[in-house]
Amino acid sequence: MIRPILIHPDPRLKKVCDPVAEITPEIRQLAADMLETMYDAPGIGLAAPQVGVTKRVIVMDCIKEGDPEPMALVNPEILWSSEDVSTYEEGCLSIPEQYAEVKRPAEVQVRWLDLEGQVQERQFAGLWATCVQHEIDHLDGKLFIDYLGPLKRQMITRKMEKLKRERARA
Ligand code: K2U
Ligand code: ZN
Repeated sequence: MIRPILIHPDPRLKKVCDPVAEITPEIRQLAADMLETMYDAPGIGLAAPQVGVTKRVIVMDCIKEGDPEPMALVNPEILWSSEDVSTYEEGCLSIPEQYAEVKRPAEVQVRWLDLEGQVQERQFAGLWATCVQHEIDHLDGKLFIDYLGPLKRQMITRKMEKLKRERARA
């Protein structure tokens, strides 16, 4: 089912999430709901804390040459990051309509547990490297605006507080 996406500022978006001890039917349902929620947004990535679940689960859709490839990564870890960095104008489903340039390593090697409980390892580059780092940051309570200067971050936070007030009145 589609779950509501938390909007910054929200304490649950700043928490360091707990590792998943075991791949249970609940974890599989969470990943399915996260993918449904991500496609509905629409987005290309989503982290569990964004739907209020402080567990180390992220989903991404690494669209390769057209056919979608939905991925669920449990307890993802970055094993290696390239020296080279790439800059991308990032957004976030928890910080709607706000975009800013963020520099991140251009390639990362990631290890995770898939929904069958198998250990997977893959090197990501391009937009997928940006996306997987953005999502893993969410699991550590880090948002892309934390890479910005204090003034720009404060301006965006004030806009989100205003948006939440308006949504509460609607
Ligand atoms: O985690 C999220 O909030 C979803 C993010 C993932 C993302 C952020 C920056 C760069 C890549 C991925 C996005 O809102 S998904 C929306 C989107 C779609 C296409 C390209 C970039 C961002
Ligand atoms: Zn985000």
